[in-house]
Amino acid sequence: PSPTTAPPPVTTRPPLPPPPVAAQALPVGEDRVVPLKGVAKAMVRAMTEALQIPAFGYYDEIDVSQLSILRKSLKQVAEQRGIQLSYMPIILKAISLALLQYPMLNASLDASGDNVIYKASHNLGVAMDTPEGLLVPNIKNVQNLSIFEIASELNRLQAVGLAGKLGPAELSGTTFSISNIGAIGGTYARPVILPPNVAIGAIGKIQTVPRFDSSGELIKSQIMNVSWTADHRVIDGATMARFSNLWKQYLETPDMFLLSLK
Ligand code: CAO
Repeated sequence: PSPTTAPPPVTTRPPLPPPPVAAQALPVGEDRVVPLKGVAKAMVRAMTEALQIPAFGYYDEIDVSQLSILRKSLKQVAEQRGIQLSYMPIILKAISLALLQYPMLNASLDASGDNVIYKASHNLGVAMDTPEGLLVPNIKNVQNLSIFEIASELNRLQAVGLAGKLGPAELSGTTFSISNIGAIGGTYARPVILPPNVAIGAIGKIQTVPRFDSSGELIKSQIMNVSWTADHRVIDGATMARFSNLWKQYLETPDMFLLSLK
């Protein structure tokens, strides 16, 4: 007797879908040529120059949990005086205090590349998203201002920026800048140095995330990321890291920050 073999399974394939019907061609518009003017044209020049700088990046996260509690109460006091107090004035003052320890980051390299000019003033540029585009007005002599005075000047610059009226008085003389891209979104960025400055920082969005405390307990933390870019011709990674660590310490332990305020 021959062995009985099962017949092969019958596989039925679903019918193929019909080929797509060619879409009716829609009219295509014409390309447009728009000449760059004003701020947009200046940005092409400045950013092309900036990319000649051999730059490096340095990134860290800052625990602003304590600072956020402090800012909440200071914000109410500032509001009574008609001033909006965001994190920026506090961040800027902490930068200025750290620059006092690391003045090389508030310097510039002269055109010959033979001299470093240490700038006496901390004119801190704040990248601003204005109706005219990206502008970087600066707050002058932050080393001599209180956090409240910085907030007041930032409020003024924001209002002038919104009105499209920022001029050379506000835009020239920046010695170091910071870009709060987190006000719009995102955590990390790669900011581009504004020549002739030697460093710039970008701040990400403050987020509530899990972290471990010193006793290993899982806690809710308010974390802000920072991305620094520095000119590697004159700044080394160790200087950037030490500067960033000091700045981070001020923001993470506001009571120590208070002790160092001038
Ligand atoms: N994380 C969480 N909250 C933030 C935040 C951040 N990174 N940045 C701002 N906020 C909060 C502020 O604390 C404030 O909250 P309250 O209402 O509770 O006070 C609110 O958002 C509005 O802040 P703001 O944007 O008006 O003020 P600011 O001082 O923080 O920032 C400015 C001012 C001018 C930096 C910002 O408005 C801006 O234009 N950012 C864009 C910068 C940019 O385009 N960078 C890219 C440059 S490279 O192309």
